[in-house]
Amino acid sequence: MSPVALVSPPWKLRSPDPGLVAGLSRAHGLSEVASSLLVARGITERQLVQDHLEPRLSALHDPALLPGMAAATERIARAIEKRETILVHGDYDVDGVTGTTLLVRLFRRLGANVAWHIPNRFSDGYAFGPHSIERARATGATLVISVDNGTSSRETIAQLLDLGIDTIVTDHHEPPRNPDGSAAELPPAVAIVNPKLASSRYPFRELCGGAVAFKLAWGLCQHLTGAARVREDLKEYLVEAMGYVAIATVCDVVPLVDENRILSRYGLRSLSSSKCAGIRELLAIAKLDGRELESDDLAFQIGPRINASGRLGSARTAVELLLCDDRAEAARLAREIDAMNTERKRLSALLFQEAARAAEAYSDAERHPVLVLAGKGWHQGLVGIVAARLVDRFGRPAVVIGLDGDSGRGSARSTAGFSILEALHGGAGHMERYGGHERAAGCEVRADAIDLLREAVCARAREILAGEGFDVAPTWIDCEIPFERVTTELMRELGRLAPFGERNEKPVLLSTDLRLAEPARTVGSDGSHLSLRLRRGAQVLRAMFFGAGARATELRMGEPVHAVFTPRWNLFRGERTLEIELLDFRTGTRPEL
Ligand SMILES: [Mn+2]
Repeated sequence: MSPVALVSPPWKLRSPDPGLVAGLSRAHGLSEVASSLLVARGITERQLVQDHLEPRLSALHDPALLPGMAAATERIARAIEKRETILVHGDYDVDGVTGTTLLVRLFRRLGANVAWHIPNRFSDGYAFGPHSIERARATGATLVISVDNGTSSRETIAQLLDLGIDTIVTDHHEPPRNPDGSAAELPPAVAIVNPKLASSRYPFRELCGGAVAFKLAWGLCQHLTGAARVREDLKEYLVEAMGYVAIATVCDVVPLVDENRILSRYGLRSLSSSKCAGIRELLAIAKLDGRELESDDLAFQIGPRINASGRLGSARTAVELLLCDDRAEAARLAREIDAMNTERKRLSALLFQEAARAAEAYSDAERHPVLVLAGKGWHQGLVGIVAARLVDRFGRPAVVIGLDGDSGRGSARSTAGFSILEALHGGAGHMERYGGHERAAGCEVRADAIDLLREAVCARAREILAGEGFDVAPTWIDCEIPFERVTTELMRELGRLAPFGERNEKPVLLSTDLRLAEPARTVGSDGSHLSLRLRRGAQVLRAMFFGAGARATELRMGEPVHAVFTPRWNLFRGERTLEIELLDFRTGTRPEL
């Protein structure tokens, strides 16, 4: 493998207005660290701070404010009454899987005739298509409800309508546009429940697909109760369903602000105490049972397991698990999913090695600013994960294409501040299809067009870069703090700012002039992680640096270490101890900031 060094990005210290920080500390009884974090995230207005520290369920927006809600709930209520078959049509990622599950669970509870469908990413492709029509006919459905897709599926929904099958769309994707940028015609659905529609008056746009499905479920519960306050048994369902919404919200990487913060905070609690056998077995196999859950547990443990089945085969297994109320069957499905996740990890590690070797042919970054790599048999469900890891390794955008015979499907990821979609436009003529956004995109390409695609994309990227290199995103430090002030009390206070994620990032702290309390060790099966004990004065904390095993040689006993980190709890046999997770370090003289 090529000896590419891990680039340590420049450090930048945020400098929130000291007056604002002091004011917040006084008004809310917070430490300087907590107040600095709030100011840095733009949360300074009294009510906003209050809502951030104590999110209330009563602050959730009324589902009735979403476009199409009344028409959707009336149609569903009629379907239930007339004993029609309802087909819940999801998508194969975490967002679609959890959203589908929560709707199916409600319909079953209401005694409705319900079937569900998740497309197979290999044989059916993304979103609506001929498979949707087939499945609707096979189940005898007269009402299809989409989850996490459908806003752009005008053709298929029109065909369903011709067959006498109604569709309700629940989605969070941008509505379709014509080539000239004007709004394109929407599908002929009974209702399109999507906060991003131009006609939407909903106060918050950033819901994930699972959350929109939840809003529909809630709206239906209101409709069936005949009041805005839903009846007790349905309320119980909604609290439980919030657990699925938390998974979707964290894993779909929507901003954890406004409603998403409330939904994920309460949803995390609801998951820890879930009575659903599927959830309990999933938590158990991920060794997360019997403890308070954090957003990271969903992002790094639960999400990848749910996604694994969709990546390697069909996401049906994940839905079956989440719908399962039988302990033994749920345990079996959880083991199956866990095995798929282990296999997913093994295959992506192999594919990463193979792709990194292939990248050696393009080591001249000026000539090949974008890595365009393709291989026969490269797993099309894993190319996205591998592209992201290549970007980290090489500091260049990457397009990774899995070839199956003559046809290939690829996934692209970008570096900070560079639009991979712009670069792909340069190769438009060499792809069958492509699309996406600045940071991530997908494409379909024929095997014999790959060399031309590489040249065209690199040529366009060279134009965009105009001789400049890629920006290295700096590490933004929230606050410098003496190491001895990193305490369990601080940790408890920071817990009030959780859950952390998109737009409510984890605290990033800097402590300088530390020393190793014992020689650096590498840990993990392949020595890829770094485990340290860092000390200053009487304070000694364990420090983990994931993926940085190779940096062990930079550290020597007795030499100053300056650490950028986030504090965290380490849980071991029910014992909770404070440790830090390193994000970067420097040795020697204190770095200038
Ligand atoms: Mn989604």
